[in-house]
Amino acid sequence: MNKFRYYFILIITTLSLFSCSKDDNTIEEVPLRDFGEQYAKDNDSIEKYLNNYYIEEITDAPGQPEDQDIKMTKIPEGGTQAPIMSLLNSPTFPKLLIRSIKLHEITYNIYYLVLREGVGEKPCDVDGIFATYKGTLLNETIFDQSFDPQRLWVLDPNAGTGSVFVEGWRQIFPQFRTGTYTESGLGDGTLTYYDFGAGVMFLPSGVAYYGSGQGSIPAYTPIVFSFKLYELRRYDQDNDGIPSYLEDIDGDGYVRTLPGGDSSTDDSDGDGIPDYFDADDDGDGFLTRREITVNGKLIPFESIPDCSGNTTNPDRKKKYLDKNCY
Ligand SMILES: [Ca+2]
Ligand SMILES: [Ca+2]
Ligand SMILES: [Ca+2]
Ligand SMILES: [Ca+2]
Repeated sequence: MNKFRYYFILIITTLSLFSCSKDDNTIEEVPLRDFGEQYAKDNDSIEKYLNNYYIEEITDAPGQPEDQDIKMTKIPEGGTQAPIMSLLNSPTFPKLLIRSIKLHEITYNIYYLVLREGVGEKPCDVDGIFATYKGTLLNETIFDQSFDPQRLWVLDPNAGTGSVFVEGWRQIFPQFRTGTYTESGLGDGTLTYYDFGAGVMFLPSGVAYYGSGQGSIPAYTPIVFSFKLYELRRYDQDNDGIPSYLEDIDGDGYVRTLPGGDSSTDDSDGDGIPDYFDADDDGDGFLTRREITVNGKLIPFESIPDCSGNTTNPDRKKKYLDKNCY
């Protein structure tokens, strides 16, 4: 998912969606498969995996790169190991959970394993994350991995170069927290990480590469990412002075509207543009940035007043969200 791969995906997508007719050189569109039918297939494959594999080992090595590495292994014939599916909604870790979303006019139930939640902050679905991962197919083939904890991935699909392509990442990472780290003292930028969030996501192709495939991933193939979330970077997508994660009004960690899915619940003026992408959040004709600027300086988020000037009532309606006030 570096920039080269990003362009590669675009090229592959273009190639796989269109094929040239030899006779007249017109471009003939090959329609994508029906999302609902493909999801049903993918979900069967994923559930089969979860019923046939167990967790052989989770590495417990605080401060080491291999901390929270997971080894998932097929249950041998007659084996009595507990399948991963048996961890569904387990009260203890590791636990298998399901995130349900509406996208492409259908409901996706995305399975993910929480090995550890992490102790820091949660990214929202358009933030940047510093994470490592290993990507595999359900047949255990590794198709990609990244080991650098200081590499930035931007979940926002509209961030251009560096944007994460896989929708599943946007859906699952906000369920995890970052950890803590210490510097080595060598002054070489080496960091040692502790207590970060770690998990595994099992993605139907509709929230991964779908009909385009990628590299060694065939088109229409479910994929698995085991991952560790070390740090995050906040963004202000609409540059209105309020970081996007603070425009998450209902606090669920998600601010976007999904194509063919539910509208964002964070659209203060109801104009169809979610707050994180709306530079005039209350639709009163005055830019949010202007409403929260005094003497050329932005008011810190915690201190933005309501219309009466109150800055302490935790239930107050901040002025940039009050269309009767500017
Ligand atoms: Ca903003
Ligand atoms: Ca809006
Ligand atoms: Ca906004
Ligand atoms: Ca406004």
